[in-house]
Amino acid sequence: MTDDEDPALPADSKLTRTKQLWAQAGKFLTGRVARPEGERLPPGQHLVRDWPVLDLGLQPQVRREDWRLDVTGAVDNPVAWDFDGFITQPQATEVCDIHCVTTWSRYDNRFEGLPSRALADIVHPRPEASHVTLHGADGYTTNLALEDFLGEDVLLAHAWQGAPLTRDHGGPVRLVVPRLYFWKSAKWLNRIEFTTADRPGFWEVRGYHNRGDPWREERYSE
Ligand SMILES: Nc1nc2c(c(=O)[nH]1)N[C@H]1C(S)=C(S)[C@@H](COP(=O)(O)O)O[C@H]1N2
Ligand SMILES: [Mo]
Repeated sequence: MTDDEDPALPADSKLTRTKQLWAQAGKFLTGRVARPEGERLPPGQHLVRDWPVLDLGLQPQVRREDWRLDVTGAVDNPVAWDFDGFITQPQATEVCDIHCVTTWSRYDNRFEGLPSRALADIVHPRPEASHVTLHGADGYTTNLALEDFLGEDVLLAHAWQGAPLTRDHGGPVRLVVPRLYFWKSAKWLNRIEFTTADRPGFWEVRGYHNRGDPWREERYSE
């Protein structure tokens, strides 16, 4: 018997093996970090009370009656919804903080919309789907790893603080990905493309970080 084998600890019990498998799989991890209230603001950010508008300078006017969403690519059931088709899908409300890479953060935004997970239940991403590209009506694109897109708090949002999302903030429908810098939250969303490889989007090919986690200050690609 060697020093690290203690007969009182049955290292090969069923429970031990099961718990080792849990550790390998990261079971019970929420993906969240508990933070005291004083650490609600990510590093390098400052709090704003208004809601700044940021985009490429052209804000397409898309009326609800003209809006379409195509969900395409590596999925078993592609969908093409008009606004009525979209709004009759499962709905969720959530309150989240948003963090722009230009250093403003805004607390307690109440968004309503279709959770990305509910969308995935409908379109069935294929096993080889690894990323999504979000397309906006202004030609903007941004990429997300599938696991970030399928975060429990990701919404295809059509309302903010109880009112329809306005044109300047990406209405009729935008993505909201609260855990990443806000450039990942595509406005004027009109296509979600499931891809089998990572395709960096508008800002990601212009020096911005591919993932953009504000808690790690993943602002730039260098
Ligand atoms: N379609 C589209 N979505 C976009 C952008 C854009 O230019 N076009 N800008 C991104 C950036 S850089 C930010 S910070 C947020 C700003 O959203 P807001 O104007 O509602 O604050 O939208 C993101 N989504
Ligand atoms: Mo931004």
